[in-house]
Amino acid sequence: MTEKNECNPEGFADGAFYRKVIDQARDIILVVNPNGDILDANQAAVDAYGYSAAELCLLRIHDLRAPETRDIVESQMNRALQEGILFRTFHLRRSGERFSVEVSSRQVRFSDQEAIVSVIRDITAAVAVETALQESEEKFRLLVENIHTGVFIFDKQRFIYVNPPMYIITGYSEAELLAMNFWDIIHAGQRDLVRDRGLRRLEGIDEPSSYLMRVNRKDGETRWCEVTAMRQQWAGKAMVIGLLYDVTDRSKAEEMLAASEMRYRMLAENVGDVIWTINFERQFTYVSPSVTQQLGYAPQELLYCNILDIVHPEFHAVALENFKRMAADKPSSERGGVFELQLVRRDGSRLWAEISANLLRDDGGRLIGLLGVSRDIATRKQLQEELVRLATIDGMTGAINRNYFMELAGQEMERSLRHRHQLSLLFVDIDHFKEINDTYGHRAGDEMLNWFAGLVRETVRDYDILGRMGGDEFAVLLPETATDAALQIAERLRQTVENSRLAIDAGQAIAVTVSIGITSREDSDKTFEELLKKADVALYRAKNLQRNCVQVETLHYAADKALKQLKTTREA
Ligand code: GH3
Ligand code: MG
Repeated sequence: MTEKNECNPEGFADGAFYRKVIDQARDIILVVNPNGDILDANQAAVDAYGYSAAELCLLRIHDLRAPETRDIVESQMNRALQEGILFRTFHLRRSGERFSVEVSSRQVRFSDQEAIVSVIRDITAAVAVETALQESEEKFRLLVENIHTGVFIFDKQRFIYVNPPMYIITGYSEAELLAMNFWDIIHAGQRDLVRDRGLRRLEGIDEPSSYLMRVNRKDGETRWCEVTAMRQQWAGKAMVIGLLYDVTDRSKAEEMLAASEMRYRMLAENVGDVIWTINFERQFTYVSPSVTQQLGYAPQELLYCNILDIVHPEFHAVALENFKRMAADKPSSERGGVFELQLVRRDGSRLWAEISANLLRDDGGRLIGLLGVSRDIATRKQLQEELVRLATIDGMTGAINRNYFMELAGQEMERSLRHRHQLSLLFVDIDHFKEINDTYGHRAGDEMLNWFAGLVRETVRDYDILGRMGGDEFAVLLPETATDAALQIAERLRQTVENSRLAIDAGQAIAVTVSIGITSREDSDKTFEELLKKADVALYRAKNLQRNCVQVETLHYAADKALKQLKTTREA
């Protein structure tokens, strides 16, 4: 008990300890008798009201209450005495300033006196926050319910909130909407896409945040709407908050207005090529109807899809690199270019396409994306492949032609040099082929060339390379084959030809023979041409000997010949 506390009656708060506790409490503590006379007040009360403790003890509780609250003091005191009471009211400081308080009062007894102890908390700050919150909630509600844009919140199951414009745009009542989810109001063509994106967004995966989509109204009408959506965590649950803006009338007006755009559109929609525009996130903002014929998609299915979704994964890198270059704000000469890639049709099949694109600007000249054309080049690709085939294969015999043989042989030669593998070459020429032509006709000669090539293929191994070097002369390159083995193969071939007959239309069976020159790569041979020369020498020798035989040309023989030549030169 402090000396200051002059009005403290005998017996109240026995001991300095309790006094100390009471004085150190943050809350105001007042003790009043059933009359309302203040019997005791703690330090917090002195601080809050601006009176000394002695002054407070000369006041009644009524004096501390805001005037308009004084007439209920008696009934509150009665309730405090009976069961205790918790209420909010306004108190007054000495200065006359009001402040909000929360009061908890209950009866206490000490000696034989009955009194009320009130614990009073200044709640000015809390009340201010609550009021502000209420006001801002009210403002927000007014805003959301009076704008023309639809506002909605949905979770995995259904709409959690829809504002009145949502009823107007969709034609459904609030109750009907709250039993649906967002994708239930989307046009069937886009519904799966929107559902997938909505669910992915709820899982926290980044999805495009605005789309243009068609909304099915309850009355069956379709409206074009712009949707903006974002993921929010609310009360520990993932939700999507979105805005829906009906742009049907706006787009109509714009279309009517832009007659030139209409013309372009007509153009775009009537050519076989697919014309499209993409934004800088590479999402389609327009796709011409010919896409249905080219890829099997309806144009609206692709709206706001990433263009890479229809590019075969093997070509993603090519596409990205080219789009990046094309989107660079540089003169068209540096940007331009056309490139080829494979697209994937709706049914999963691939399609070769040529893509050309240019920068797309809005009316204000601002860059907004790319305008491009994709052309189906399947026919061209086939033609190219056919050309390659024609350029490498001899049509009559199916053997590769001289040029291509030389190319492949050059590669084999390099490989053989690098790995020190053996390499042999056969030169095969039909004997007296001219006579076949002369006797049976050129057609029979052609047939024979084809038949003969078939015999060679059957005799050599799969990885040996057969080339038609011209006329009735063929070459067979035998990788990893030494002279002895080559000799065996050549001899087998010679015998096969000798023992086979070509049956021609007239019921005749024609027999032919072949001469074969063989050579193998030796240490001094550095290019394929050197091999070619030696094989030619061997063949020439076979023809000169008796035909229908195999001859081998080796360095040893070549050296001999060189000596002979030297001798001849000297003698001359
Ligand atoms: P040799 O034993 O010396 O080789 O006598 P050859 O009659 O076979 O003479 P050579 O190889 O020099 O002549 C090849 C002939 O093949 C010349 C040409 O009339 C004929 N020829 C070349 N290309 C074709 C062709 O595509 N079809 C037909 N039917 N004949 C061809
Ligand atoms: Mg010949």
